Amino acid sequence: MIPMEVQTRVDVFEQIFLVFLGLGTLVGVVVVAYTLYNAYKYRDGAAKTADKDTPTLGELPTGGAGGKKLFLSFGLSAIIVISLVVWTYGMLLYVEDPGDDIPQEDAIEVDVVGDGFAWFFEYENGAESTNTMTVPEDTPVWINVTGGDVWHTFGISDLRVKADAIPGENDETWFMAEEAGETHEIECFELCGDGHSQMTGTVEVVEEEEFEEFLEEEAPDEDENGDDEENGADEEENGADDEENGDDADDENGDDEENGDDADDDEENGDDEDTDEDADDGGDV
Ligand SMILES: [Cu+2]
Repeated sequence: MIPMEVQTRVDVFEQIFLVFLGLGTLVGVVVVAYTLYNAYKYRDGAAKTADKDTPTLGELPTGGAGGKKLFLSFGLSAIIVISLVVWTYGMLLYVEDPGDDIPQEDAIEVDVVGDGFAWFFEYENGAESTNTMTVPEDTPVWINVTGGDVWHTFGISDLRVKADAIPGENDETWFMAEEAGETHEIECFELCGDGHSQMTGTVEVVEEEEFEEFLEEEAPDEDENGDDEENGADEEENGADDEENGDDADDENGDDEENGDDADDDEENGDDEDTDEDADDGGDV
């Protein structure tokens, strides 16, 4: 089980969204409030005050207080914007590669291929599925995405996943689904042809034991695997045979040396050929 402090992609993007929404709202409220305050303060018909900041018709604004207001406003904006950029960039680096911040030893890997308007999944033990991707809850899932025919893009909006599926290239990314029983829609995010809009699938989130069962059930020809072990033993025997064969090969090579002598004979034959050619040439002449 993953401790609660692990941030999923969904958490990260939600945080970025909330911070931008919060700061945007704050800045908006300050700007609109200050505008309204000044509109009221300098409204027409109000009693004229001796305020030296009061603009008069035709006068260019100086920024007031010797430029201090201007400096303060630019300075604050710069601090806010630069902090936002740095923080957001850091968050996105985490999304790209969380490294040790998520427990990699529990992670699973799935190969994803987008091809001919369907999604094909292959798990670590060779189990395969089409259009339905089964994943364990609370577990980092690393996906290795490629395309079979044309450019597709593997996308799961709910989980903030988007990875190019391009023939000959691999795009790696990760996600985490938090609760068993959830399903998430898979879509193709790249206009890829006639079947583009039907190129959908489902992520099914299951409990860890259920996922293990799924892997076992879908494992490629389980009975044959049993046989394979026996075959393995056969191979060892074959290995022994090979050694014997090796000896034979040496013996034969010994013969080859003799054959080498024969080759010399061939050279003599070669001479014969030359002779034949000469004879032919003679014929032509
Ligand atoms: Cu597609």
